[in-house]
Amino acid sequence: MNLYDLFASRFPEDRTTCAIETHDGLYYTWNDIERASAKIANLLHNLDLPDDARIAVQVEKSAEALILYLATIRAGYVYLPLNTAYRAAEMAYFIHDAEPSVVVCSPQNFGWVSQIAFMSGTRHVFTLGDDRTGSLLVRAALQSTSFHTVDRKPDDLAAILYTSGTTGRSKGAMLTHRNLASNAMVLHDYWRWQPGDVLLHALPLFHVHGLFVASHGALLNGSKMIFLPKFDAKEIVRDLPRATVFMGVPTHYVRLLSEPGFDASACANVRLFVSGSAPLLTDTFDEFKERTGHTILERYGMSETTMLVSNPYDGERVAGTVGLPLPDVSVRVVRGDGLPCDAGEIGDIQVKGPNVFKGYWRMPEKTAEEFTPDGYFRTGDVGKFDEKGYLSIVGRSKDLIISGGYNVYPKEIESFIDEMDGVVESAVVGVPHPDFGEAVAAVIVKKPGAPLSEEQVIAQLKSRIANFKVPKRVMFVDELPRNTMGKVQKNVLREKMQATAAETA
Ligand code: MLC
Ligand code: AMP
Repeated sequence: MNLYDLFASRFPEDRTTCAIETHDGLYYTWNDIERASAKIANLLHNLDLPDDARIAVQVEKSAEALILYLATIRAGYVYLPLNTAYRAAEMAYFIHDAEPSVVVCSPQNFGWVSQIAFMSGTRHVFTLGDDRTGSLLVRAALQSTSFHTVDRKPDDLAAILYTSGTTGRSKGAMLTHRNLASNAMVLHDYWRWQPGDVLLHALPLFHVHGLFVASHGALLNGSKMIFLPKFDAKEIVRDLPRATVFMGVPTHYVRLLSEPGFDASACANVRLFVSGSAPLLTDTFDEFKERTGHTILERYGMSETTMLVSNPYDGERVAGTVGLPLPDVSVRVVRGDGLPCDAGEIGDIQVKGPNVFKGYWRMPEKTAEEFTPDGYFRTGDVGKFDEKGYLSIVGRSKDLIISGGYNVYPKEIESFIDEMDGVVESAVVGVPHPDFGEAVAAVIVKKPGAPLSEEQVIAQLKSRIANFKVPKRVMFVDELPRNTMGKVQKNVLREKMQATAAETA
């Protein structure tokens, strides 16, 4: 099997129809997808790479970026997408850890990315711009437009997605062809993809939501995607009337509701709005329904498991819940003693099924720790089922902030802050934010007399880590509150931060 074959078997009969329309008015047909992915697959194949070669990609969104993903799968290699916000220290870690045979980066980043890659032993570095420029396409242009898709076993790797670790550094979640194929098929049926569907795609292509959930649905349905390079509420309002399906993170819905031209007429053709990656506030759900007449379908997933729970397409979509376990996916909520919770009782969410990943890249002990003896994956999310079987996520046992759909691990940010001159120690917490849902905030204990300001902390961090991880606020305190065990009381800090924000508002 190969995931690409599954998609190709569902491409429309007439392959001259449009598969991807870009914001700058280009049309890619299904033939284009097939031929261009063949060219890139041939290029990769001719590099004589090992069978399990990782192809690490940090490029801006474009139709070619999606085609590169498909080409990698087609050639039987392992796709490793990286957030374009990552800076040198983050990239160095991923490349060093994953040891990719090929790195593809934006032309403007070639200098520093290629240096990191070559120093880590990567042999091939290509560039790919969002305007059809770069060495990847130049080299691929010389290749054949036909390629015999490489056969892979269901359990072979198709992708590695790095997810930051609560302790230590990021872990690479290994996803197989079976994981991705099974989830794509289940969601295709569950969300009733149908002839004539058009997906308005405004999500980034380097995470589960945009790369798998959204694109796979359209590919499997032979549906056109309207590709926007990034979310822009005005452009969404402009393009939505031509779409039937839209998927977004809660911030997208919050921003749409703030857009004056957004109303029921903009959504006249849409049959499905999906939200995920972060909690959707009931207020947003209600206001959206009132403004447009549409009930947002909220679902829940993660890099290690792709999608596991979803509100139903036909049945009741309940605000504040993420819905029911997907077909073939077994989800349970358990107490500290491992026994299943009753309805209404809060516990740890665990999952088992064909969607659950193979393990963390080169971390067998960590992988073993995250699975129960009977094979369930511990999600690190805390929740409860109601009497009707709907799951609500009420918290996380992992120390994680989700800001605008991006995960930020406080420990990672604290380690960068603690390295700064003049800092004794720090604690990073998530605080409510009207746009991003949660925002990163830092509380710092300075050395006596150290001339460190909020602006300096933010500026130093911006030069080192991805922008979305940089605290939006920094507060200085004399000491961090700790409990009797010596653990920093982050809830106290969150309250303090909110009280200060309210005072200064
Ligand atoms: C951008 N910024 C963010 C941010 N995104 N800060 C915190 N959190 C974020 N998510 C920074 C910018 O760098 C900028 O910093 C400032 O905030 C304002 O930026 P903006 O122009 O308003 O942001 P924009 O570029 O419009 O991006 C916002 C966004 C984007 C919501 C469109 O973050 C986004 O696409 N989020 C989706 C993430 C996603 O796909 N998640 C899926 C993960 S998969 P400065 O300093 O320059 O002012 C997953 C599994 C699952 O979780 O279940 O799906
Ligand atoms: P990631 O590691 O980026 O894949 O993020 C996965 C995490 O996002 C999950 O473990 C949840 O904590 C969170 N998440 C995803 N979807 C939802 C949702 N609908 N509601 C609340 N949290 C969500």
